[in-house]
Amino acid sequence: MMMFTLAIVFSLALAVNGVGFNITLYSGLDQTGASLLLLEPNHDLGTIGFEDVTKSICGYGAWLLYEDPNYSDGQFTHLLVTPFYACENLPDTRQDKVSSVRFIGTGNFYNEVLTLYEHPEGAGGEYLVVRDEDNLFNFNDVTSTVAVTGNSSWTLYHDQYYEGSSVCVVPSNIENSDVFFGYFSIDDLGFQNDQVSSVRKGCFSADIKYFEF
Ligand SMILES: *[C@@H]1O[C@H](CO)[C@@H](O)[C@H](O)[C@H]1NC(C)=O
Ligand SMILES: *[C@@H]1O[C@H](CO)[C@@H](O)[C@H](O)[C@H]1NC(C)=O
Ligand SMILES: *[C@@H]1O[C@H](CO)[C@@H](O)[C@H](O)[C@H]1NC(C)=O
Ligand SMILES: [Ca+2]
Repeated sequence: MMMFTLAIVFSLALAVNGVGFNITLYSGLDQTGASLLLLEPNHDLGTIGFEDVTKSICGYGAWLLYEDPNYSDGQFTHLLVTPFYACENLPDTRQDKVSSVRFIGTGNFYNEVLTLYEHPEGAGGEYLVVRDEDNLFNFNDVTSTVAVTGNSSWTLYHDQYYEGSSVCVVPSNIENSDVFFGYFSIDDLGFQNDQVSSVRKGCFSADIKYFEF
């Protein structure tokens, strides 16, 4: 009986906190017109008739909206990062163009995750890192963008086994919240493109880069 009660209290707490990310796309400005709620990534909005129609959005979490299907490297990637449910109109140049959408990390701000992306602006393949990895294997020398969720810094190395030059990326606290977030282009980190070969959780480099909103 005790266990049963605890289980109910726990699931209620999760529901109230609403820790999972969500985003709603609207075909009109100011959240009007047709709408589509997403709780998971969608690599091709065309398959559900919502390609190239989004003008405004509302959501919670950290989301990337792409001009092209398959999270590929188009004209833009639109970033929505908010620790509270918030709405906005997309800039004129991004309206009626969104074709794929995915969240950053695990879809939970409180998980300490480093997300590596294959292309600039969070495009292409992704690789989620949750602990030290002395060899990125399939993701060796491909990273062009990195994102951080959770209150942990991460150190990136040019070479495997934590060797070669390195940089530490530090997420920032989002004002008036307990949420931490970071998003960096590899160029801004002083790394050449496609060079990251190992990563460690924590800050082990003299070269420290803080995320600024
Ligand atoms: C989206 O998440 C926010 C914040 O947790 C929550 O208030 C809102 O009800 C959620 N919306 C949907 C449609 O799940
Ligand atoms: C997306 O990727 C899949 C798998 O590689 C491919 O079959 C599909 O044609 C791609 N879709 C578009 C619209 O490029
Ligand atoms: C974030 O991490 C730093 C460094 O470990 C720690 O000092 C700080 O208390 C943490 N903040 C929160 C809100 O957990
Ligand atoms: Ca498009």
